Amino acid sequence: MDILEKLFSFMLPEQATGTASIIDQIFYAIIGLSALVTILFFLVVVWFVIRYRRRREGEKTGTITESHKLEIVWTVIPTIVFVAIALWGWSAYRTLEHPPADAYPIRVVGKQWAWVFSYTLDGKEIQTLGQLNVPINRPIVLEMTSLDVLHSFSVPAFRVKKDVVPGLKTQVWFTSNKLGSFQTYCTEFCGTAHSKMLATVNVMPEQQFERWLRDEAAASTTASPSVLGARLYEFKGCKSCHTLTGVDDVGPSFKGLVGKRREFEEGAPVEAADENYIRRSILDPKSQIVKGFKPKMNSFVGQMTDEEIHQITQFIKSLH
Ligand code: HEC
Ligand SMILES: [Cu+2]
Repeated sequence: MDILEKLFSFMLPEQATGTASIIDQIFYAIIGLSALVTILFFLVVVWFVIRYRRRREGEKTGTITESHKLEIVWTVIPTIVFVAIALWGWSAYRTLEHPPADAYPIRVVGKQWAWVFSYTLDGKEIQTLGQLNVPINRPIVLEMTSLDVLHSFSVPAFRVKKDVVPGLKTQVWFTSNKLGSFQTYCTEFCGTAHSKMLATVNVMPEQQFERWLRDEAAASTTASPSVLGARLYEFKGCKSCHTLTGVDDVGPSFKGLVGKRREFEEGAPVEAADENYIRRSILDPKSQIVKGFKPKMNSFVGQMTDEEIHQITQFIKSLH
């Protein structure tokens, strides 16, 4: 097995988890077996072509009678081989589907077109965007869901891949055994920027991970609401439709919004946009469609806490 793995290692990405070789060994075994059968098959074809060729003009081929012995052999051997492969795959599947009980949980939310990772420390939530930090040699279980469409979370070097589905929790687990950064991909076509829905897994020493987590937790308590709001602007995906520069995108730019007169496709204008107006725009965006724009924004009810709405409002207020 080791020889096969070394010989064909150019075919698969590097292995950075303990379970990667379980998958690779099955892959190599099936490829190896298929190659062997193909070669044997063609050898037999060539041999038959030579052995049973027509030697003289008008020569007849002999009568062929059935051979029960041969039929039993070519039925029983492949059956044993296929059942063995199935059992091997089944036992690997069981290992890969059942995270160890002490696995460290990290929540993953996929949305068009970013990954947000959440950690809990002393009851506080720490979030990162596009960066999954994990300690080395510790089982990690990712609890994943989607806010919009089907996505799929894949880390080739970890041999990890699972659909991320709105309204459903899916799980993958791994124990990374190599320090460094590894690329993740979304492997389910999910819209225009699907190919940019990337993230990096950073595998770090346990102590460095703990320190990072503590520092992040401390920073989130001391930062001002508007600084936290600036993070939410990215994390909650407002950035994909709203700019901060004054140039309109899918939605109006946030620059100078507070205090501005707002006109709508329907209904009375608002003389000066204030905190309440922003709150209503986030929770019930379809109630007032800003003039010149399409109703492309979905409500954030259930996706943002009151505190978060306050933070993002403070952030928008700070943009003159
Ligand atoms: C899919 C694109 C999209 C996303 C994501 C999005 N918005 Fe919007 N937003 C719009 C569009 C389009 C409008 C204008 C139409 C309307 O009023 O619904 C709008 C309007 C607004 C307005 C009113 C702006 C004005 O000039 O009067 C606010 C405030 C707002 N969004 C806040 C947010 C916040 C905060 C987020 C992130 C938590 C967010 N939006 C995410 C598309 C989006
Ligand atoms: Cu995706």
